[in-house]
Parts: sequence; C-alpha cells; structure tokens
Amino acid sequence: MASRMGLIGCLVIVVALLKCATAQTQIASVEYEVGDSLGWAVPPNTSYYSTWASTKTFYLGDSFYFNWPWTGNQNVVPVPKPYYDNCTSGGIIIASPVIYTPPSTGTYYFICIVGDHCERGQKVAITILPAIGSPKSSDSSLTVGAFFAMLATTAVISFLHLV
Ligand SMILES: [Cu+2]
Repeated sequence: MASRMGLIGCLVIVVALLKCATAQTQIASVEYEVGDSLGWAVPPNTSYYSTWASTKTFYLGDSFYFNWPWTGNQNVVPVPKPYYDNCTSGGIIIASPVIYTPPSTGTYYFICIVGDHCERGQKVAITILPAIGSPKSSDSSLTVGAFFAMLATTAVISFLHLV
C-alpha cells in the first residue's frame, strides 16, 4: 500500500513537471490600455501617445484597449502611415471602445478623426515585435523541463525496481 502511494506520488511529480515545461513555451500576452489613465482622448500635449508607446515594448499577442467611457466623442481609425503623419481622415471607423490585437509584427497606426483631435495629438503608432518565447528561448526552457521530467521518470523506474 505504501509503495503504491509512493508510485502515485512520483507520477504526480512527472505530470506536474511536464505541465510546467509546456507552460513555459506559452506566450505571456499583455493587454495595454492605450494612454494609461488618460485613456483614448485629446491628450495634454501632441507627443503624449508617442511618449506612452516609447516607454513600452510590445510583442505579438499583446492587445490594446482604446478606452473612453467618460466622453463619447472619440473614435479609432486604423490608418496607413501617411494618414497618421498628416491626420488624413479615411479608413474604417471603430466607433466604440475597442480591444485590438495586431495579427502580425510591424507598426500599426491609429488616429481619432473627430474634429481636430488627431492634429492635437490623439494618434498612436504601435510597433509589434516577434513574440517572447520565439523558437530559441522556448526550446531551451522545454529542454530544461523535459530534463527534469526525465529525471523524475528515472526516479519512478528506480522505485519500481526497488519494490
Ligand atoms: Cu478624439
């Protein structure tokens, strides 16, 4: 009875280690609120959103919450760079607070085309880098996890030889 409990204990450890190895390969995505506490609004200065973006590093899988619950008169328009640079109206207006998850790496541009909001700095450029846990790092973490799982399996086998 005692030996059987020991075997179960070892199997639990093996399963836990394998789960740990799998978890390490998953990408930890972050949801950002664009503009932090200001949300998506006409900012106090024209460099507000570029400063906001420059203080962070964004990875594939991250999402962006454009939040303006307290004032209704905003919108989000994904635009190409020339539109962003010149505050050109055009493209598809996303009219309500939205969470956007860029589908690939690269730079995404968003502006608000209500009145002169874009000219007053309500625009943001978001550069998305390849996800953390790219093949190199996930391979090494998987190897570490797999090594410990193998070690635990060896312990189970040794244990079985003892009984
Ligand atoms: Cu606006």
